[in-house]
Amino acid sequence: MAQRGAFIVFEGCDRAGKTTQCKKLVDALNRKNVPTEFMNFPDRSTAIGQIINDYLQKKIHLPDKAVHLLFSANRWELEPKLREKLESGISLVVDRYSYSGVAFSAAKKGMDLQWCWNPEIGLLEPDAVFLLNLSEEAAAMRGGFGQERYENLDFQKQVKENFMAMKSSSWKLIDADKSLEDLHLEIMELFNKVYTTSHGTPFKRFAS
Ligand code: Z5A
Repeated sequence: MAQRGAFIVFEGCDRAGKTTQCKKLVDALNRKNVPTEFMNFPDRSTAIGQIINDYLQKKIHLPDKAVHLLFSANRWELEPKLREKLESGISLVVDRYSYSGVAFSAAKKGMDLQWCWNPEIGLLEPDAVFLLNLSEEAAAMRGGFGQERYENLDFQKQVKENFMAMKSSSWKLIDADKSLEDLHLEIMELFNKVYTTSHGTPFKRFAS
């Protein structure tokens, strides 16, 4: 049986550069013959993902708790696919995961962090989380917010605080104000360390 792939998650606030860096990492690893694939959450292509998409684009309204469970269900519906790919030796670079689910929902009034975490229990735990930390000044230089839900400064500040509250020893805090290339080099180095230590180890799952 192949040794399992590494499971890396990128997290961070709006416009931190997660998608850009995920894709650069996947391309670089495949060029080095490390089989790697990109995935992202929410995955808007599934039936559940389409409802989430309508919600984010403000086409429909949903109660906070209901939409939180849909984001989580979107991860659960893709859990078998994630596991199969990792088991077959493919490394996964995933743009947002459970931590975004909790950080964004718990930034809303009346939403408790532990309540938000509960539906994530049992999902695969990543080997490392790369948290891209973008300063307000750098964010302003990357252009204005888009039209989707959550894209405003006060909300994003609360989200950032929630990410910091969840940070553990497997998280790498990365200064996202750097240039694309400098960031990429730092991320490649971090990935190599995680890959070496995670290869061949059993999967971990989120506990309470
Ligand atoms: N959400 C949730 O509520 N619950 C959940 O469970 C999950 C998510 C999983 C949609 O996410 C929303 O869903 C999101 C969280 C919530 N709401 N917000 N905000 P999404 O993944 O579909 O969309 P996004 O995460 O908001 O994308 P993003 O944050 O806006 O983008 P990013 O991936 O971090 O950045 P980027 O697209 O790579 O780059 C943004 C721009 O900056 C682009 O023009 C780049 O060319 C530029 N860029 C990137 N890096 C650099 C550097 N280093 N220097 C200069 N310019 C750069």
